Amino acid sequence: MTLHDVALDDKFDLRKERIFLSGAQAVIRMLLMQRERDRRAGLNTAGFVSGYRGSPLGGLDMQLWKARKQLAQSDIVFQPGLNEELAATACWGSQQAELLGEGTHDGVFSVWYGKGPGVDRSGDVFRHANLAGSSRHGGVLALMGDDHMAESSTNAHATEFLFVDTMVPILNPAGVQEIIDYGLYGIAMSRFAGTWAAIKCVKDNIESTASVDAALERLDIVVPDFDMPPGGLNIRNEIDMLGQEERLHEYKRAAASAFIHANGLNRIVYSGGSGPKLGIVTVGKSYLDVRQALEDIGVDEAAANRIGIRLFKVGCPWPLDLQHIADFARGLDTIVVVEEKRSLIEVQLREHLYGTAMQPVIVGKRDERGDGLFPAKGALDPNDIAIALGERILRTIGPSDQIAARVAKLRQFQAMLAETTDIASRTPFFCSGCPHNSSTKVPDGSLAAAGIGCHFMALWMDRNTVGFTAMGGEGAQWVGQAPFSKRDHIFQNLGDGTYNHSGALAIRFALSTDANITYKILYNDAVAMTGGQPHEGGLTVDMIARQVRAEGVGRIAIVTDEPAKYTGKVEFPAGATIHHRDDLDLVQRELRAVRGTSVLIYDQTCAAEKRRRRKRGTFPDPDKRVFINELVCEGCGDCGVQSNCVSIQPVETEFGRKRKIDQSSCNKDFSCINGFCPSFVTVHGAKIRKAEGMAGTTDPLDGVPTPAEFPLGDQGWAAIIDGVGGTGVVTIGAVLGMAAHLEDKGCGMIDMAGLAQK
Ligand SMILES: Cc1ncc(C[n+]2csc(CCOP(=O)(O)OP(=O)(O)O)c2C)c(N)n1
Ligand code: SF4
Ligand code: SF4
Repeated sequence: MTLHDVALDDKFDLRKERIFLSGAQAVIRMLLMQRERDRRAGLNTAGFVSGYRGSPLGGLDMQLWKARKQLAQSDIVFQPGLNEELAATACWGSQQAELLGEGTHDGVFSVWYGKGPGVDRSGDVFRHANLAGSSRHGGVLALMGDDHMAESSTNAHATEFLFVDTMVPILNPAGVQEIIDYGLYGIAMSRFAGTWAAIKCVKDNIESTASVDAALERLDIVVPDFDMPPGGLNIRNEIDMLGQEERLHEYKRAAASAFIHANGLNRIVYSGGSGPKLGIVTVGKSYLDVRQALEDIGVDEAAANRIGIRLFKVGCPWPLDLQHIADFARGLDTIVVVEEKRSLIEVQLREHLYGTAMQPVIVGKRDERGDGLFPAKGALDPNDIAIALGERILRTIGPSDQIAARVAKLRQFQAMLAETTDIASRTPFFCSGCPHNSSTKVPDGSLAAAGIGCHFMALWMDRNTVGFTAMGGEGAQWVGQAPFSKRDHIFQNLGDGTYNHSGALAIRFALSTDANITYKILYNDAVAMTGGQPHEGGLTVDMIARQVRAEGVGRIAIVTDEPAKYTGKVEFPAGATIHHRDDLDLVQRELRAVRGTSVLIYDQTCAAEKRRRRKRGTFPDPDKRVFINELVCEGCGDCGVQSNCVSIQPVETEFGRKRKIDQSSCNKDFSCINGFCPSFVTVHGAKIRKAEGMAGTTDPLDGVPTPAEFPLGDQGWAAIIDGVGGTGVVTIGAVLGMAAHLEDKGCGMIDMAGLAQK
């Protein structure tokens, strides 16, 4: 078999057309393509990217940093935001450069990115910026990172309605290919209609990897005929609020619809043949689920056309183009809308079709009797979709033994699934040696509140930690709670990334309200939960101490695993004290007795980050290791309880269950040796014995049976690879995917990151 010619740099090599890349890399490829397409069209454009990290867009900034060379060569600037709304304002600014006649380029295309909660908090900027508009040769995309199942979030979110509210057209890609396609369409639409364009990013597209067609000339983008108002729709130098509002309502929305229509972004996939009866409308990830569901009940394109099923794939769920809807709905008795979360398409269908000659029955969240059909909560399951569609077909189109049999089988599967119980469940937990294992402890009698960041996981542990806030609100809940509580004081955990993002303002609020609270600013020198990004502006412990002093915090204490590193080297505000982490309890007891707002900065580097830095040789690696002498250990388990460390593991011996330290996962935090147990042995200068290498001696595949070849017919092949972060799960997926790509086969993988990895 001849293998596809593949190189590691293919992703961003514009001469390569079929490439294998992740959703986040597709965003970068799309930007490079945009710039080159502009150049070929005679435009000297540049690009600007800003946003804030968070799953499912947690890894985008890392990818942008990795591609900095290619981006710079294409005049694309990446500037991570301090937070989402400041990033959005910067993107708005990118549309203004040439307004004053001082632009260095013909226009700047721009990408904002943020997790759903970041979308929520940026609403004010989106509204302003969308009213103001985008520039003629610029354009802005907003990547909305939605987590429908709260797999890595403090709430389940889908943020389409925020964009509907601010009147930003939405594009919903069904996979990696469409991230590239809709990105290019979105920028063109933004230029044409003068609005921003939102792109829905969920784990199923942005966290997946696929083999795609990324040829530069792949899309022939059509600019529709449209009656523009005087002065056009692009950004202007003006202060005319009502004029902006008028343009948005009277022209921009219609211009976006005209663009969507001209480019066929909503399309009829199955025509329904000569006598269509039942229409199915779906969008984004749900489109793939519907295709799967139809396959599961044995309805392919030929069958759909024979029995009268019309399938409509929506690329732009808002604003839904009227003309497309009319074409789709013509002749149908019933329309089933399959979309996750709240009804966006369903309500527009009703709004547009009600009162016209075409009034099919429309069902979606509920059926015609008012019974639940596709719930707004959680995510939709392809099996449930298959059952609902199968039953609907049997009811509206007529009997079919095959469909009835498949529906019955699927029902049986679902019933079996409902009865299964998990054989094990795993609550997310701190990494080995995590500073939060020590930092989140509070003295007896005290309570702490959680917030956003890895320390949130303390809520699941026995840590007297209750309640949490949205990012940056840490401690503000206490302002509303304290006047009505018998409790006098709380500790509030606040990650350093969150402090930088917006949490510093919450401290100002606490001070201004004279709240009796101790902020524990957990300085782990990284935005850890999202992958260990550095702090914008290079935040340090002494910077934080000086900032909070300038805000008016009187009592400041620094608690660290290495107090010596500060001696004589760093200047702290007067009166700030430095302590070893062994004294954390004492320090906290003192601070809780201080009236008003006090600050404890807990300084210890994130263990995962330490491990990465040690691999790169940029962090000291102590030449000692800790072991547990099994013969001395009595198996009481106290070391695990005290250190909270997952590297302390049970080991079964002939004298019963003892404990051992898993040397491969130990991150050398050494908090486990603090107890009074004599079993602990510290060994200096020891190296872990490496497993005997097999290379060269024997063939490692010797004795491994040749795998049976599985026929890759129309059905394809799928696998679930499960495990937690760091165990090679993502690598196995990447190897399998690359193997398929090498053989020129279509493939797709979905990786899960963020809290899901912990
Ligand atoms: C408004 C908002 N933006 C982004 C996120 C995603 N997010 C979750 S945890 C986290 C990192 C917080 O970092 P830090 O405060 O340093 O805590 P650490 O994870 O390092 O303990 C981010 C960005 C979010 N939850 N809310
Ligand atoms: S990533 Fe860092 S801060 Fe987060 S749990 Fe792991 S060690 Fe702790
Ligand atoms: S090492 Fe010590 S603290 Fe840990 S289980 Fe054994 S006896 Fe208990």
